[in-house]
Amino acid sequence: WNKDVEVSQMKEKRSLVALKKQLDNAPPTRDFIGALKEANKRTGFPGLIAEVKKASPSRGVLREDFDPVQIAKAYEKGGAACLSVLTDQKFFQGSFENLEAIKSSGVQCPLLCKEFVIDAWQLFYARVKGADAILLIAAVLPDLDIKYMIKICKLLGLTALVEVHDEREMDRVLDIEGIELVGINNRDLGTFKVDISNTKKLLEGERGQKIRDKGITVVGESGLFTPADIAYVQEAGVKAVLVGESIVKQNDPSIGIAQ
Ligand code: IGP
Repeated sequence: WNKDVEVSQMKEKRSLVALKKQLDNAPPTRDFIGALKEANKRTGFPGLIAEVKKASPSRGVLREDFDPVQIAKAYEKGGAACLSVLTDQKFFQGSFENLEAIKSSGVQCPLLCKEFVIDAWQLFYARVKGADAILLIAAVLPDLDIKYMIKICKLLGLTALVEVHDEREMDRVLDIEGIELVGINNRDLGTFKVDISNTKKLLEGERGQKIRDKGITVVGESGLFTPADIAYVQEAGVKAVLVGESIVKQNDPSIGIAQ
């Protein structure tokens, strides 16, 4: 894994000072959690974060005629509350150009930058490129880094979606102040195995109570294909879902959402 090499090369081209300067006249970010909650209230279904993803390491290329802006527009038309845009090139064939293109296309949905963040510089970069929210993966970040990055996100107006996969990661995250949005990934990033009962498992008992007490919005992520899958994670307690493969592959992604 050489994200660190990639990031240090990017940093050489754009200093933090230059990024900060660009942010002086950047428009404010859009309310990511607000959009999810509003959609949940209005529809009675979990707010949808629809993912703009060309390929994945487990499935290869998902659609040959991939056009990020066209897909983003179809998702918005179909009723997505927010969009997730893959920017990682190596594993997902994504790019920051896609994020920028969607941001400037007239699409109004708040945008999540789906990236492997290992360095706080990436938060500034994502913000400059049009992100309203950013993914922080508990499996790759020590607690100290998460705490530090949460603070920077707040300063930048970025919403942090903190992703966990098991009980240990969830418990770590629940001990960190200031986290408002947590994603439960049903896919094991090591083995790619998907099990949607993971969402339920992590929301049970005292742990679930603690999440509710803290007012955290929970997102069910990955491996959701059918209305029954959505109902299952909603029953488990999520107010939002993150869906990629099943809708990106539809001929008309806007209709894919309705189904
Ligand atoms: C979407 P799916 O199975 O609907 O395509 O999954 C999303 O959850 C998945 O792409 C994802 C992801 C990630 C990708 C979840 N966590 C971290 C990259 C990095």
